[in-house]
Amino acid sequence: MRKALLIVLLATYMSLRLNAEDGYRLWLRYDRISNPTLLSAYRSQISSLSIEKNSPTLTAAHDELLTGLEGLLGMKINLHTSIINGTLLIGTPNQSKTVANNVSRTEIEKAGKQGFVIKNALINGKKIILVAANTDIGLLYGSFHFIRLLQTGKPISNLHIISSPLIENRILNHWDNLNRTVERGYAGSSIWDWHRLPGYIDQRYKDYARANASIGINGTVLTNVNANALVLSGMYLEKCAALAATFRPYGIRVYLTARFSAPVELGGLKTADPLDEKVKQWWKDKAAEIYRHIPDFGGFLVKANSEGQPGPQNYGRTHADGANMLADAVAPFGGIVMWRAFVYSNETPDDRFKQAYNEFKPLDGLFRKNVVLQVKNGPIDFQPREPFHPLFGAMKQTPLMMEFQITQEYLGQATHLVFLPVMFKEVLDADTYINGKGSTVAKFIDGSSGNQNLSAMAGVANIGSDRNWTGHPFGQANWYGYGRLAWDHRLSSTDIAEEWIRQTFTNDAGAISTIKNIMLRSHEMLVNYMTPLGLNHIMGNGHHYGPSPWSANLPRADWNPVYYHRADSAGIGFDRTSTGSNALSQYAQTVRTKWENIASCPEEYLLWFHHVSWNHKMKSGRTLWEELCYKYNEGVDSIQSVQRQWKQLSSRIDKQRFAEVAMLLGIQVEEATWWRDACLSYFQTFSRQPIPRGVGEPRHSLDYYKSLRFPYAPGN
Ligand code: BDP
Repeated sequence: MRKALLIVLLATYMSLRLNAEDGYRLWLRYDRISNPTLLSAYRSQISSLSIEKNSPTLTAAHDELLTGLEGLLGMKINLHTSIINGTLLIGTPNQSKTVANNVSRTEIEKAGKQGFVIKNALINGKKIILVAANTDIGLLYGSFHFIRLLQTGKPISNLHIISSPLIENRILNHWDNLNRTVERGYAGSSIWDWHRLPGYIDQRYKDYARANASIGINGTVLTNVNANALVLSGMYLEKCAALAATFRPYGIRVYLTARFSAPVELGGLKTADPLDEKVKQWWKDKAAEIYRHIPDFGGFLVKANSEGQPGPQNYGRTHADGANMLADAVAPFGGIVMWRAFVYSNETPDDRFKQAYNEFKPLDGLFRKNVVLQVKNGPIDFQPREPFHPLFGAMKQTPLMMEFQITQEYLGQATHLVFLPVMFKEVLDADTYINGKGSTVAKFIDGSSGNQNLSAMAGVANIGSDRNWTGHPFGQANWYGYGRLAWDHRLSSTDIAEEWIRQTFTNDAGAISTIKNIMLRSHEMLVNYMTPLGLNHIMGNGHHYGPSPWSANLPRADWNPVYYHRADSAGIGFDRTSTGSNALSQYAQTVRTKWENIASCPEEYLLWFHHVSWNHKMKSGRTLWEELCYKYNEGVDSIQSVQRQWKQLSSRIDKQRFAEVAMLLGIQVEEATWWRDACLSYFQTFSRQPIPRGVGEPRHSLDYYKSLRFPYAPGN
């Protein structure tokens, strides 16, 4: 009797657990395929797995395939070395004669060091599927891709896939502090449990590595760019080494942020001058020590002379002097230095937009071979929409890498649904015209447009200790999409969204089309209700939460919203043409001419480059003031329509995530309305024109919006 009760309880618990989709599994959900036709088709084509487990990476591939296939197909997968009908064979040409004989030299060459080939083959009348690569890591990537084919319901009877990454180093940047706070993190505390490392290896570290490997991410910077020298101490290096060992089978290298003043703080030296012999030696010794702990250490990421961080300029040296000194220290071990170009100074009277270019362009050609400049996508700071950074294409002899922000510091943090790959693509596909038409930003990053020997992309992570990793369930799509684009920036946002939805939520066609529609529109919606027509940096001071276009009291002019929008009785926007700061002169002539002319400047960038009269006629026929009101309102309307669309999904996806997203959309609608009302009430004090009919009237007074305070907003 008691036994029966126990069984019932256990069964109920199991079924509750199955229904409870808390998001922990990310896109690596391996529940049995629910479409019976598809399931039986797959079952007839896959029956056994052949893979040698002779390296930690191949063991990882083996484990993932076994769990993935058995879960998705709901059947036992046999392990065989002999070929039978339905064998899934994983191997390099060296490991397997069958691979060597059935994958051509051109195919395997195209796969390169990290890529893979997936194809069908007929061996002595037996139908098999091959996942081939030149390296074990290529096999792991291929295995994940094969699992993805099943998760997304793709046919597998006529496969001929060759895939290799266009960018060599695909990196996450964690802005995680040693006390487990995360700068600009909105998903709980840092996943690195420094205190319990190295003895305690959280299961999360492995699942983190699996998730990253599944999308091809192969590097992680563990610590904040606003760096703490302590991470370079022996005690912390041991902790880093434990993480590195957990990630290694998954092809993920560890990098650290280097605080420029570490020789003083840790080493007790009197100076951190990069030309000082003792300082150089300190870094060389430190590098050697790091490599003793972590033999495949990737290198350093450095924020120097930026927002108060120490750097070579403290000693009258240049960024090149600083970067080269560190580069020399890691070069003997194959390490690289990612030197950030995010520098601007309040003391420089020039437009902040121009400062990074002015600082780095003259240093072109002066950097060591293992230095890459890490440049944010736009010239200011991860705004909802920015024109591409003028440094892309401008440095002929220095490799540049892209820095995107996956965490949504300025894009609604963890309460707004916004699918960032749309924005990432906008930047990657932007044409710099540096070498004529077609010189896209992406071509400078992947090296196809020059002779750069190092290619890399970084994404500032949105990962934290929240059960679902990213706070907002849709934040996962931005981590996923970033990785997929770092692997192949030619993928479309539509395809990435669809893949992610199928793996994360459902293969139901109706639900996919609704969710995809929401995701693809989400970025434009957010731009409309936050910063339409080229407005930027008008968020709350410090925490960057919510609207605060009126703020003017921070000590630095270039930290204040009024610096960026420049609204007055004549109009609004920052004149960056030759009559203004002339920042446009940093772009190629074709781009400059187009953007300098108010008639040809795309309206989405208008206020980035022009101070425009309130009565200026827009393409729609409305005045600028009316258009601004209209755009804000359109943003609010569209997010309300998303809320209605989401409601239709109630029976089509799991309860828990449905409810979570529904609640978050409620917050998003509230906050979008707040943005519209606060911004329009404020800008109206300059335009002195009525809010047009059809646009919602602000619900509160301007003073009310100005009085709001958020002392404990996260991430600050
Ligand atoms: C800004 C963030 C700040 C970062 C800085 C950076 O507000 O927290 O430290 O960028 O990228 O966006 O260095």
